[in-house]
Amino acid sequence: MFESLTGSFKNIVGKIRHKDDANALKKALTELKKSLLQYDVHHKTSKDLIKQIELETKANGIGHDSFLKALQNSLTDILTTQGNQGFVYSNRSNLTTILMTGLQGSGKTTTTGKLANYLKTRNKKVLVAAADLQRLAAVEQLKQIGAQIEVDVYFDENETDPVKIAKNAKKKAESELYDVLFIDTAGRLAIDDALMGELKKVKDAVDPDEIFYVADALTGHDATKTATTFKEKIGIDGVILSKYDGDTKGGVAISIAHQVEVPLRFVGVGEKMPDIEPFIPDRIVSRLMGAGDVEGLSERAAAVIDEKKAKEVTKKIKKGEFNFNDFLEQLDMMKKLGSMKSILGMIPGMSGMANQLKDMDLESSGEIVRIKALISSMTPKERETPSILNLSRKKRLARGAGLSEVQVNKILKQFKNASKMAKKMSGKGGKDMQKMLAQMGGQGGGGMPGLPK
Ligand SMILES: Nc1nc2c(ncn2[C@@H]2O[C@H](COP(=O)(O)OP(=O)(O)OP(=O)(O)O)[C@@H](O)[C@H]2O)c(=O)[nH]1
Ligand SMILES: [Mg+2]
Repeated sequence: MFESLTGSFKNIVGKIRHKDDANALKKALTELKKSLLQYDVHHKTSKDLIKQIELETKANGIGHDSFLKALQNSLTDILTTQGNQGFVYSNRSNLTTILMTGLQGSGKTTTTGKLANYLKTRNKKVLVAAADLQRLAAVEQLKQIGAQIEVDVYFDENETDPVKIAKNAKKKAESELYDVLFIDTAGRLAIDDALMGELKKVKDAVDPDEIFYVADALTGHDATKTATTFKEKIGIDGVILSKYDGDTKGGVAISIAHQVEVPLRFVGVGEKMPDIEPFIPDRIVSRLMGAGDVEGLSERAAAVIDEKKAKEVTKKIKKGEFNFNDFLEQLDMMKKLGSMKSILGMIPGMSGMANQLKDMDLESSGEIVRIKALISSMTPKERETPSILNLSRKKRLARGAGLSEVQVNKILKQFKNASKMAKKMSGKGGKDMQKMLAQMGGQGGGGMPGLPK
């Protein structure tokens, strides 16, 4: 998220000279304005931002540092709108009810699943309700998502009234002590009275704590317009920008809250369930200024990493006992963390690299696919102690996994080496680790953490 914008801010900041004169400031502001518009930041927001930076820089004395400070302050100001940030639980009941709204295809159902998954990994009991009865496949889609993330879905295939579905879902959520209920609703191609009427009825029936509006980032400024209309017609408490990973210029995330006057709460950055990020202004500004988002990263890691397991694995590595079962578990954990690109973007100094990575996917890299095929052909015992594999078993495994014997031998050897290296690494200090990380960085796409090629 924000890799290209970050790059452009860096350029502008680099252009401000230490000469401390009004001319240098003017030039930097013109550059900034140009890029803001180029990245599709709303023109009114750009204007306000530039004005604020100019005033503050002048007030504090023109110069590189004061410009940076003003840029940081003004950005934070523009991104911060009155209202909640991230996900907020109800302050009036044990159940938090969220109504999901948006136009057709904007990403409501996917986002409902992503948010449910986000809260589930934070140990919340979540129910999602299928109140979209417009599209035949809609209920089925939510059921599939629910099964994938192991979250309960409320549906009633004999009911034709979304209001009743929503009401019954809330009853169930209350009596069965769920923490959060999401109500997924039907979308329409355009804002029309029928859609608004239905949403209003659902809203009145369940009295949600918050109403989220899911806007498709690919629609650019239309996202701002439709969000404003929804705000006026039914009232919304948060905007979620979906498809931010797509071919979008990205600026709409900077201006949407400022224009709609409703906070941007989350940003969807991919089709998979972990691909959603809370939009916290301070942290976003930190990233835009090239300082990363360590807080966000550690929060994400804490949610998916099982501390007890992590300790067990460390112990195994130290003893040189890290096996293929552990490896599969680690891969699974990495998957939960989200895409490589989104993780790198949060590490200070790495956003440039994230941009180069494009859509590299750990799961589908050729190397990982081959290793997984091999592991799945092994018996549990073999996964634990690969050294028991003899020649005929290796031949059999190669056939089973669709690999050549050479490939099988190569993977087994790599794994042995990696296990040895990991053991060595864990004994020494952080310097060696840094060296290894640097090597990994140089390996490029197909490389795998810990396994030399
Ligand atoms: N790349 C990407 N695709 C997304 C994202 N969010 C949703 N999608 C895709 O957008 C398409 C539409 O998503 P849905 O969740 O079905 O949209 P919806 O608003 O529920 O659609 P209706 O129920 O028909 O109104 C699906 O193919 C999703 O996979 C995102 O953040 N990134
Ligand atoms: Mg839907």
